[in-house]
Amino acid sequence: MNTTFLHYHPDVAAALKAGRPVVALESTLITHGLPYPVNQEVARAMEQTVREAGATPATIAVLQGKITVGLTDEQLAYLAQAKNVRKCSRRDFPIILAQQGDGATTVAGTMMVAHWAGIRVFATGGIGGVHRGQPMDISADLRELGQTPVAVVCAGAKAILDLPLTLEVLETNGVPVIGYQCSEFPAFYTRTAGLPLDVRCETPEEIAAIIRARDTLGLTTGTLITIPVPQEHELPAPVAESAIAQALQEATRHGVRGKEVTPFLLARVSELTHEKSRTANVALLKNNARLAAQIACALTK
Ligand code: PSU
Ligand code: MN
Repeated sequence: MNTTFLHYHPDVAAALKAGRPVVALESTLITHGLPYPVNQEVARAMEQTVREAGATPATIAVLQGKITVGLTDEQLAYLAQAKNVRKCSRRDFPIILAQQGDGATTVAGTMMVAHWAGIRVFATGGIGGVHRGQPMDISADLRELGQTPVAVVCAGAKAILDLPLTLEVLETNGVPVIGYQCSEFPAFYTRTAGLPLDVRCETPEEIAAIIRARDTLGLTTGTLITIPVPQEHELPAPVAESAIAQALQEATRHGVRGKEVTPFLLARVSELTHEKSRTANVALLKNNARLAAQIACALTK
């Protein structure tokens, strides 16, 4: 494939060339998911966690129309405060390249770039899904998981979404959903939503074996790995639920639509739950980054 349109951080280029483990990280959570300065602290902490676990982090974004695989600290700091950054899912790439603008990649967008770059594992917080009461509003993340062979580590999906329908669409798209040391789909702030998963794995090596088996079969689907928020940082379910209910009502009242829906809900839930959700968020992002690095290491063995 012609991937001359990619711009690599030297550390990422070196790691990929040498066949060392690399973990992709997304940037929409920096620009649209968390407020400044928490976003910058968390993005740095995720990169550091990946390094400590023996892999090279590659945060992915579009800077002045250049698809960048691995940000320098200056680029990351810029993105954390930048205005007018386009949220980039699959459909947005031709636009942002032609306009030479700044873009933050969603789970779908980051999977695409990771695959172009030859990165097999990616860590995020929560994936997009089917919206509650809006069964036709299905995140492009679910489609991408069905067609791009990248392993995505997440803490499930926020209950701002319809979690049972989200799992149904993943099934339709042929995506295996793995629980790491858990048997039920985690709901981001809370450790479970009571929905069974396809398989439970106890070690990163077991997960790596499933990814290798997919490759052996020539399947081009993604793999979704879920890991619950650490117990001590879990939000009480009623706290999460009431914030989500209020945010959903407000979104309907204000007529929020399209790609604005998820950022609106994320921002409102974060405001309504204050510090509690923030500590959970930071803890689970680092937790996910660590597991992704461990899987990436297991894949290179
Ligand atoms: N869920 C979160 N935090 C996030 C997102 C989702 O808990 O930051 C972001 C991710 O980048 C995800 C995107 O890919 O929102 C999904 O947006 P949409 O529903 O518009 O596809
Ligand atoms: Mn949508």
